[in-house]
Amino acid sequence: MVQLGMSTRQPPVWQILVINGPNLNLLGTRETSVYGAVTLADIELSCQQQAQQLGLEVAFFQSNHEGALVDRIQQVQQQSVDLIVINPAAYTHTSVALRDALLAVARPVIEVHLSNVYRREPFRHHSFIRDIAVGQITGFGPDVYRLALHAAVHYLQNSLN
Ligand code: CA2
Repeated sequence: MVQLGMSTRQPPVWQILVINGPNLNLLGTRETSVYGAVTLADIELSCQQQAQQLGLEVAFFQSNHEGALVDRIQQVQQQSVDLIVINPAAYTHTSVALRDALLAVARPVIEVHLSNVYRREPFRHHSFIRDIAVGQITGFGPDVYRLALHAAVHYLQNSLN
């Protein structure tokens, strides 16, 4: 029954872009002792399921090429993307270009890593993204993507207040 006088306004549907960097297309097929047996397609499916529950629209993009990642980030300028979740993979530790692209589009960024980069080789301890991100989630395997979607909702809700 429709109750007259009650607001029918829906909560905002936020648009999240999830970006994955080089070699993450190999997830679940190689180095399963480090990165686990779950594939990137599995991760996308579970994120899409969770997005429905959280009232989010989630788009995924993966590339092995730094320039393609920069191009995809720049496209955000013409789109209504509210927040970017990114696992820049090896480019985390090397890419000023990705950092500059993220700064240029001025969207909140959550950096994620499957492995706990701080328990690994020292060169993985540095990130060109971490200080421009609203937060970093590292070391919980594929769950980091779903944790990041939860964090995104909290962040965006608080930014409305
Ligand atoms: O832990 C993460 O998520 C990393 O971003 C993964 C990167 C690594 O360079 C970062 O330091 C931490 C490597 C991704 C490589 O992914 C593969 C997946 C399966 C098989 C081989 C590589």
